[in-house]
Amino acid sequence: MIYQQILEAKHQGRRLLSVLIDPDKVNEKHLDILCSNADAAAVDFFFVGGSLLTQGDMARTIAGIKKRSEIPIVIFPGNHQQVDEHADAILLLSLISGRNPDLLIGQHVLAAKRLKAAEIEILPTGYLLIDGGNMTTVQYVSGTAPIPVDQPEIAATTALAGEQLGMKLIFAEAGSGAKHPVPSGMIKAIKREINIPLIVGGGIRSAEKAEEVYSAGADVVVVGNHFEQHPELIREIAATRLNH
Ligand code: 1GP
Repeated sequence: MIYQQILEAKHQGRRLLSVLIDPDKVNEKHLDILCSNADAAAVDFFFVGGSLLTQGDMARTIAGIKKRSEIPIVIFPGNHQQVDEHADAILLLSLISGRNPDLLIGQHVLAAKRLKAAEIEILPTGYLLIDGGNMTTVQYVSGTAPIPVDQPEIAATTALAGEQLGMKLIFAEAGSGAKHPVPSGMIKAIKREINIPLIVGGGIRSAEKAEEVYSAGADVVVVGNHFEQHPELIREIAATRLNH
């Protein structure tokens, strides 16, 4: 079970890395390169999904990854249509930093029956959108205001409320392609309030940044864009898991 794996890693102080694959941005050739580099670096998970899928196909992308790699696949859905029973698990996201009811319960109702039939592991996740210095797709599509970077207490209290609501994970997200990743001070503030594992992503483009985010307290780091452009650098960021 994926959740058990995350909990154990957290308890043992083992850092985890996830490669985000956006079905809109990859073809078979990209998958070859991404999967072989991810395998060589022993990456922990693939997250698959996107806030806005235009031409991309979840089922084809997931099947393509499975053909090439045994790394577990976790759906990171932009909406209720991105459920696929061939994945290992799904982050059932509630955008708790926002006040858009569709992303707090609407999409979940639409997905519920399909999720039940899919029999994949469900990971209820409190999703916090943090200002990354630019308007990202997730911010625009969700129609929600991100938490300002100078308000770590809002982020921490929101994450705490998510944990109290029974969520199993918190995901602090600066948005794909964010100018700045979630700041260390905010990660530390969230970490002080919660006991459940913390995922951090958005705008991480170097091993130094990954190191900063891990040492601030992220249990799982997610990188998308940077690996799409430089899949050969997966190994370098993956190595930061062993730094401490
Ligand atoms: C986005 O956190 C992920 O949801 C990854 O962001 O593409 O900027 O790495 P990047």
